[in-house]
Amino acid sequence: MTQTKIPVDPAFAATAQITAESYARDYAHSIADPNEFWAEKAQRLDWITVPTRIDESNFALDDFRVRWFADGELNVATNCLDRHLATRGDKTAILWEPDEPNEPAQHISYRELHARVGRLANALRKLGIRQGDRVTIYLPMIPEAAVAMLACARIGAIHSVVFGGFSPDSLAGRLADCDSKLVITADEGRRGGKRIPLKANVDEALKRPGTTAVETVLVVRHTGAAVPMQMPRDRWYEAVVEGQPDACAPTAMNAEDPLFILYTSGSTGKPKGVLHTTGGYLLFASYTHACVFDLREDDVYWCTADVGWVTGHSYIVYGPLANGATTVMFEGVPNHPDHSRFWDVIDKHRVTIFYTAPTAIRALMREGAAPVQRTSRASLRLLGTVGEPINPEAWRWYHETVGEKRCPVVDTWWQTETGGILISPLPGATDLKPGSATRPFFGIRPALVDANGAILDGAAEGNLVLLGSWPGQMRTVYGDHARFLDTYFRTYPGSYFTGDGCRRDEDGDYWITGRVDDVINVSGHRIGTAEVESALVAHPKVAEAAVVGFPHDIKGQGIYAYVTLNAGENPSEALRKELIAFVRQEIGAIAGIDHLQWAPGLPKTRSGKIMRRILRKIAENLPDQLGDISTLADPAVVANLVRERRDA
Ligand code: 6R9
Repeated sequence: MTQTKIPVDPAFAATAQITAESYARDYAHSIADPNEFWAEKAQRLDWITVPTRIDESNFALDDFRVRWFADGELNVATNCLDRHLATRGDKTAILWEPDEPNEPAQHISYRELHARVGRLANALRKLGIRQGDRVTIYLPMIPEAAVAMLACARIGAIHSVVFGGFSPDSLAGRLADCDSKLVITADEGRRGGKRIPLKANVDEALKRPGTTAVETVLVVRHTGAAVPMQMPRDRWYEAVVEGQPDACAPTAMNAEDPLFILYTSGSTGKPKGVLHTTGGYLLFASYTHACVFDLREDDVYWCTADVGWVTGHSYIVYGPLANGATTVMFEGVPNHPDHSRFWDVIDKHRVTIFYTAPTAIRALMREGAAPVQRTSRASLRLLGTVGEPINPEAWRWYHETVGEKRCPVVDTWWQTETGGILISPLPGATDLKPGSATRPFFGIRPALVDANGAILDGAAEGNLVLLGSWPGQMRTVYGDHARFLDTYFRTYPGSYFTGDGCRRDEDGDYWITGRVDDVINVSGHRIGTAEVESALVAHPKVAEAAVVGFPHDIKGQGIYAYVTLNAGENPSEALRKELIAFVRQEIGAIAGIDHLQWAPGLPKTRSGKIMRRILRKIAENLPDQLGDISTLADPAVVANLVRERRDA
């Protein structure tokens, strides 16, 4: 496929914190002397006890540990709040935009946020929450979600944020796994004009076995819906924080004390509780946020993720607030009340940095340029993407139609497990290539290995591993350290296995090809599902595509494609043939699609990831083996695909 390079914009580079020269120099330093590099960067944080021990990690299984800043002490909430009060007390910390555009936005200053966190932290202590206790947060995208996270951090409680779209069963599993003592929820959530019965879901979840550790449920009154309160378990949030002092003495935490657990679904089995700790995580979230987004004091920064997702943890709450930034928190969805909403919010709040997911970009691209072009977007200076490989077609639309070629696009590769961004362009330093996450961040040593674990040099394609630790790395799977070692460190001994496939080109730029279990092996040739999808989406009539492998008598695996057409396009036999020919032409004869199914919708998690596991089973015509579909955003999508497959 053709590769275009978009050189660093000299005007952007002129004022950028990191340039090509400083990146090259500092990256080399970060690899040559990680202890010196990270000891210096650690000074970004306010420590109670400054660490003298830096990186003590070792991936060798006989002496395994991930450990950073082990003799340091700090508190995350004071780093995100107190230390800004003198210089940024009146600056907006959280700019909240509600689901309904005609309702007022909220500008919460650092001073006000500090007070709100202090009151809740005091209330939690009064309710018996102690350092190390687990608190589950099941809230919509409202400021109380950030307040709750920071209040836990202030007193050393470990939070587990569960995405508000998860079902009672999923919530119950997560409550039980970590023995949560307290739940913070709301009467209801709102998204795109719809109501989500959060409190009712908590009531259901607490009827499930294993959730008996929950003593208290705090309920934020958000929509005002009538919800049954079960005394003494259920308490109104407003009532418990009322009368609490704003000041709350922070707990001095060791750098390696847990900060949070975040559950993430593996390809199989029950969700893993990814555990992050205090010092390394906060340093890595804040430092990557400052560098990758070239953060300036007057930026208005907006990440559209949900706080129930790691992107919301690192790049709505912890990174931006540790950096003293203004972070936008959006309750709604991109298509409510219409497809201009993102761009309208950007104009309304003069957003300068915008960070979203490829799936949202593709969905909006499908609606054409008009909803974008009727807005100004003049405030924007930088765009970012995260969550999945972005096909060059969507990248270009984002760059040209949304950013009008003025704004660099940073395609940031990372994982829940990594805590922060590991591979990404730095906007003042890195030449951009649509579809490539480009270069490793400071201190990150990516490598490509073949199936036997041999490290590949130069331009190559293989499995992506990391050769050493970085401060934001997860420390364990909560309650199951053996699973942590098995999942990430046994496949390629001595390195962390990401589960992703990746190509490195002649320039040394990295192209993530998707999860390795999503690679299709056709007649001995490896084809990334993302590659075929990208080719399909490059066709002007295609809105979105998902590709999986399925068993094929002769080739080993065949290619099965699910295709969503643009609004107004109709499926036909002629179009099917045209698309198959188009992909062969884009990639080569090896990319012959064996089966192309029209898909009015694709099965996605609530964070927007296509669930290929389900698509593989449908492709194999094994609809009774779909497995757990509880994390789907819209289960009806699957029923439709199964019916069509059966009737085909
Ligand atoms: C942050 C986040 C992690 C998986 C990861 C990879 C995919 C994320 C990507 C990307 C290509 C990017 N992924 N960012 N693939 N380019 N810029 O998404 O965490 O939900 O744990 O997902 O997402 O496959 O392994 P998480």
